[in-house]
Amino acid sequence: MNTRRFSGAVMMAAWLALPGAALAGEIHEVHMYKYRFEPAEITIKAGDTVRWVNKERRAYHNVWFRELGEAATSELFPEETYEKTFEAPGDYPYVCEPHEKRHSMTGVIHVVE
Ligand SMILES: [Cu+2]
Repeated sequence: MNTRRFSGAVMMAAWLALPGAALAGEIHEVHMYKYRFEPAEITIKAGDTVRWVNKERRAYHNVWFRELGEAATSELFPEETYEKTFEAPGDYPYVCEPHEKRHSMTGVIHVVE
């Protein structure tokens, strides 16, 4: 038996068993602080994930991709997080529903190939 070839097959099998891990993109943090998304605008690659983190002392926020026809997230209290992975290139504007109007709490994710 060709040992080198065998180990290659094992490695391939492991890779196939973990497609998500093998293809996982980067994680980018966006803070929710002082009624702002920081940064409010970021550019990421397809397959990357954005993690929103509430850095307030008391206020809660949410994340709503209204234009995608999705429901808003539940309320995110201090230190709570929300993650979303973006597979398709495009521009994804979003808002914090409770603070969109009064605080202009909006953001946009640009996803490139
Ligand atoms: Cu908010």
